[in-house]
Amino acid sequence: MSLLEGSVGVEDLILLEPLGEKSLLKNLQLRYENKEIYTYIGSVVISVNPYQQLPIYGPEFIAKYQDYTFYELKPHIYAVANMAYQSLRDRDRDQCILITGESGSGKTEASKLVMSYVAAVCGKGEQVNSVKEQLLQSNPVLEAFGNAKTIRNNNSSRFGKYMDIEFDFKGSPLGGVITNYLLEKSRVVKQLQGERNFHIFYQLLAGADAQLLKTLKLEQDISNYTYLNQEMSRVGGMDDASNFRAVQSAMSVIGFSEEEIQQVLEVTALVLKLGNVELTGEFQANGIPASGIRDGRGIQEIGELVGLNSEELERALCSRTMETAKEKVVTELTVIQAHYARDALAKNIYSRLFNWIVNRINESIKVDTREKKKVMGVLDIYGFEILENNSFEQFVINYCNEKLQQVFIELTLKEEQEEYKREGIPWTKVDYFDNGIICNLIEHNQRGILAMLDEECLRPGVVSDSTFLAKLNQLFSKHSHYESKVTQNAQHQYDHTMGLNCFRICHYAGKVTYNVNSFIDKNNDLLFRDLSQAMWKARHPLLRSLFPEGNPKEASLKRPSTAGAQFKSSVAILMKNLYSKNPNYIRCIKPNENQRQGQFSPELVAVQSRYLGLLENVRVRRAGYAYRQGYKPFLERYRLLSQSTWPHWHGGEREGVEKIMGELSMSSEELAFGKTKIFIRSPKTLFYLEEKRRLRLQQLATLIQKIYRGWR
Ligand code: AD9
Ligand code: MG
Repeated sequence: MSLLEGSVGVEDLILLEPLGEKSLLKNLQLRYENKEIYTYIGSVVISVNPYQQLPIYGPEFIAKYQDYTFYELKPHIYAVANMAYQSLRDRDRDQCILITGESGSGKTEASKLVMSYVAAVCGKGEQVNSVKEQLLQSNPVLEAFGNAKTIRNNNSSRFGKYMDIEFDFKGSPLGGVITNYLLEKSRVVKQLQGERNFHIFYQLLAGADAQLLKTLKLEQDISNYTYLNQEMSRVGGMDDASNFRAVQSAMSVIGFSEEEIQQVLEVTALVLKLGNVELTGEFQANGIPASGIRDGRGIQEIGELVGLNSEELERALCSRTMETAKEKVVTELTVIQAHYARDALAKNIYSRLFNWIVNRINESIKVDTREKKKVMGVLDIYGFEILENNSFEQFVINYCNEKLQQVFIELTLKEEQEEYKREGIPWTKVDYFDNGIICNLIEHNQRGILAMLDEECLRPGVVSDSTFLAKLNQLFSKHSHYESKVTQNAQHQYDHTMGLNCFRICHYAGKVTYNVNSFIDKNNDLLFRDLSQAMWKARHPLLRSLFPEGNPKEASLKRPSTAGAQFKSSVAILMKNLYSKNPNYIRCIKPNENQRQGQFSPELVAVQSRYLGLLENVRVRRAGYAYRQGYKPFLERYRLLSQSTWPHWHGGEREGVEKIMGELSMSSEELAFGKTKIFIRSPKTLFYLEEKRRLRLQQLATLIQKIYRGWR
């Protein structure tokens, strides 16, 4: 492999000289333009979305990467998958593969490439194949229910996913566990221009036959459904009808029964039909508008579809019961409130259905053994987000990325440190930005932003987004990573870009301004009890099971935990899981905003490179010794540079390497000899060696030519 700059840039950014943002971008661009989409930073692989099918995947490439060690072939996602799998199988180290990047950068495709690589190389036999099939088929099902067309990506995952694949001691797959994070449920009821609702709705309408549509009480034409964006029924290159059949078949392969599939589709249809329930305003005697159902047919059909008394559903949608210790008070909702309740119900049903599907898949792929398992985790999760308007969702997503950055820095440094220790080389401290202070600002149990939000949600009395913001302003007025209009004014800074209802956090990747509007509401994520009770009364077994709190016997006064608290605890579990494993990183980059092949926008990539912390990554990796290589391959490559080792060397590998470096009068500052590897501090030394080697090869070639001519 050529490590050094040629026509396609360096294959490993650790070797970049000079190192800086500009040279880093230039290198990625040069490679991208030569269809080299993968580049390393040590063992981290950067992947720039090619937006075209490159002939670098498939069985012959899998076979190739399987037979070589990491640096022997061109950078490739398969090399990472191979290294992780081999280390899991042969060295018994649990692995995780962390895939990050912004929307459309290629995370999900990367996770599928990893999964298919591992599936291709691990174990054989009927039983094993059926496990593999189940694991792979979970993708189309989760994508149907959890992905949607957005402006940035026609197949955008609207949830975070972590999947543990479990193996036996021989490295054959046994099964797995999937964890999902934060489905973007607001999409169920509303989509931006140019975007769609979740794929499954379109697939269902396009792919179901007349009989199925009839039993689901649906009509094929999407213009009948207010929850579906009318201008965006089709996505180029996507065949909803055939995808629907693929999803049905994938569900069967995973082990969903016919009945379960039918019930899932009924609940999906229910959501669509709920969107069509139109509520009207009629005035009560006191002038307050009261809601009612405009068209009774829709509600009637919903009742029939899921075995619900339609009058009861209507009542639940249009009124709210408040219970105190002494009495029950029923209030009519205004039209606006009733629509809000309807949408909240639809979002809740759908997101609970999604969770149910994930759990159901887990039931099928669960591993029932007490034997020790080897585990490979694959994380495909939203990258750092800065939108024009950042809300609660961006706040928690960025919090998650802040935590991932922390894991990354700590584990990379730890790995470096461990390697030095293993090799018996002294460790020198590395300076890096520790983002613990930002994580703390958000997650501290008593004094973090999430804790403040929860406190505000639970506090009796008048609470609002602005009382929450006031609290933050008071508590964090002096925090170095927190800003708002109030704290700025106190410091006589006048920033016109900062709104009154905003706060700003200086994340490791940059400053993000969050608007507090609806933070309280989104964190509370409450569904009126009337609605959960109505759902629980449905005769539909699946729907009913989604609303256990609707059971009057179960109804406790204990509040369910808030969205923020739930997210924080699932992030904590994820971190614990990741810290227990050996990490492998895939950093995905989107080269342009147009989903086009061949276009590379340096400005766009620069921003992502900052969010991914690429430069910091190279710096940390280069802090001690930039380059290291096992004695054997090093000797093989450079032994032609020394009289003692060329053409024959009969001594040990390490002695051979020492001999070469001694003869080249390398400074001892520049090198360290570990137990199995030589360490080189600066890339320049390596360039020097490579240049010497090139000249020597030329010399040898001339010599051979001369001898050859002499013979003739
Ligand atoms: V999102 O955060 O879920 O919105 P991802 O997951 O990062 O996003 P995705 O993997 O869905 O992006 O990739 C977007 C599109 O880029 C895919 O649908 C493919 O059309 C294209 N893509 C990504 N990676 C590759 C690849 N290695 N080869 C070819 C690719 N096309
Ligand atoms: Mg994705």
